[in-house]
Parts: sequence; C-alpha cells; structure tokens
Amino acid sequence: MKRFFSEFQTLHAPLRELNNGEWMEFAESPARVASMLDALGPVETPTDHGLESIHAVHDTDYVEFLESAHADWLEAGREGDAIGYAFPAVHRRKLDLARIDGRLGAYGFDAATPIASGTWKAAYWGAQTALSAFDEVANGDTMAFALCRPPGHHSGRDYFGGYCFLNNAAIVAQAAATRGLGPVAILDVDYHHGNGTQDIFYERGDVFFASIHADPAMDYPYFWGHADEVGAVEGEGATFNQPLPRGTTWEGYAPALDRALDRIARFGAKFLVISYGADTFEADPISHLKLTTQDMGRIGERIATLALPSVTVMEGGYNIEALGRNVDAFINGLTR
Ligand code: OKP
Ligand code: ZN
Repeated sequence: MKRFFSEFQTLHAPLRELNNGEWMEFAESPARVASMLDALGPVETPTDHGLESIHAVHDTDYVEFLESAHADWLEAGREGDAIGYAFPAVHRRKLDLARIDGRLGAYGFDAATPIASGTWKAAYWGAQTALSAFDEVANGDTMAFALCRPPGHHSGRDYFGGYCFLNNAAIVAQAAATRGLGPVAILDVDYHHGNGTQDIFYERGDVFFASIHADPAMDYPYFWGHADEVGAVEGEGATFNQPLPRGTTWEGYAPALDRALDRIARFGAKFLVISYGADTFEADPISHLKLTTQDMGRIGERIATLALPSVTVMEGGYNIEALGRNVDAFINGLTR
C-alpha cells in the first residue's frame, strides 16, 4: 500500500497546550511524524490539488480565517501561538468580528488547539496528502495511506478544535462521493469521537459514519459521540456511535468493531475512509483504552474483511516511541 506524506506538515509546531488548568507540552508534536516515517519506510510526496476539494467540505470564510489567523494574531501585537478564550455556547452564528480573539472563539470550540505560524501550511498539505491518497485509490489501487498531520476528525465545516483544522477524512469522503464512488462509509477508530466528521455528514444519507471511542461522559470531546446520536433527516440511522468505558481491552473492543463493520456492510458502502488513531494504545499518554500493538494489527485485519477500496487517514496517537510500530502493525493487518 502506498503511503503519502508532505514535509510541510511538520511546520505546525505549537509551543504548549492548556491541559486541566495547566500548560503542558503540546502532545500533537512534529516528533510524531519522525516516529511514523521511521517505521513506514518510503513515502510518496503529494501533489497540490488546490482549494476546491477543501471548499467542498469547509466554508470559505472559515478557510480564510485559518489562512490569516496567526498573522492577525501577530498584527494585534501578540506573541507565540494564537489561542481563543471566549466561545459562543449560545446562538453561534456568522458575525463579522474585527478582533482576532473574537474570531478565534467564533471558529474554535476549545482553548487547547493553538494556531502557530506554520499551522495553515501544515493543515493545507495534510489535506493535499489525503487527496493524493484518494487519487491513488480512485485510479484503481485498492488502498492507500495518508500520513496526515495535524489530524482532522474534530474539525467541522466552519470550526477547528481537538488539534484539528481541516477534516482530511471528510475531504476524502466527499471527493469519493463527488466522483460517484459511493455510497461512502467512514470508520473512525481514533480514541476520541470524530465530532467534526459526524457533524459534516449528520444529515446526509449517502455517507455512513461509524465511530468507536472513549465514552464522552469521561473524555474529550464531551459534547458529542453519545450513543443516542444517530443522524437526522436524510441521515437518520447513518451515524453509529459506540462509546466504550475507560480500560476497555481487545475483549470489549473486538465486538464493537464487528458491529460497526456489520452496519457498514449493511449500509451497502462501496468506498471506505478509515480515520485511524493509535491513541487507543495501552500506553498512550493522554488516553485510557488498553489495546496492544498486536491489537492494532487485528483492527486492520478485521476491517480488511469488508474488502472495500479504502483510504486510511492518520488521526491521533501520542506515545511517540510506539507510534510508528502501532501504525505499521495496523497497516500490516489491513494489507495481510
Ligand atoms: C485529537 B485526536 C487537553 C486535553 C484534550 C484534546 C485531544 C484531542 C485529540 N490538553 N485535548 O482525536 O487524537
Ligand atoms: Zn484521538
């Protein structure tokens, strides 16, 4: 399976993040990339597809905000990373806000996703990485892997959050639907619920979204990913959430994965997008599931039983030492 990666993605390098009331080292660091590149071997350099497929998922005003957010921050006389502090819990709507702090709150849903000088370029090339992996499969290969960073699944049509700015999985899913390769299913196996992806397709019947994640009653992103979120309107029944308790091992994970795969098969998916996060790993520093490196391979193997053309998009995974090994195990399972 070909792996796609752009060096520009390492340009996103925030200094620190706010965690439980204290500053900590930024978990989604560029060092994650080195670990994955070490384990994965040769990679293909993505080509520039421009903004069209990004605009098919994200609002123009939001994309413009992202492009200039850090420059606007500096322009306002600030230093370091741009971080918002006020958020519209009530009546969020499009407003023409002059001040960068207002715009950061309007387009972001947390204070733990810093925007640094290289953030836009990295996110842009993350999306190009995903689109190049998509091309590979659209042109006849059975699967491709997009080593995307920053991740994407918390980002919605017009918002960032959870270390995510552009929703790489949604961009691929939309590109596949536009090319007539659907019905499309997205399977999200990151530790955290993919709230942005869910939101983008919530009212659509042509894209199925299944996610297995830590129960949001206990874990980020808290407000989404509960079992009663099943989609709406045309999309009613096309969203499938399985929150798992902290401490879940393969014994509890495998049946959830089988249920998700069964629903995807019954939906009649013809194209699969996998949001893969290695943060379900037992020694992940910010997560609390208990999967082993061997289990990563088993996840890949089970997904492969669907026998669908697929693009895997990298999401989280914060045990840097083990990250490459875990991703490699997943890929080996998928391609066995
Ligand atoms: C992104 B992905 C704050 C703790 C929560 C957000 C976690 C985002 C994970 N320091 N931070 O789904 O792996
Ligand atoms: Zn995650």
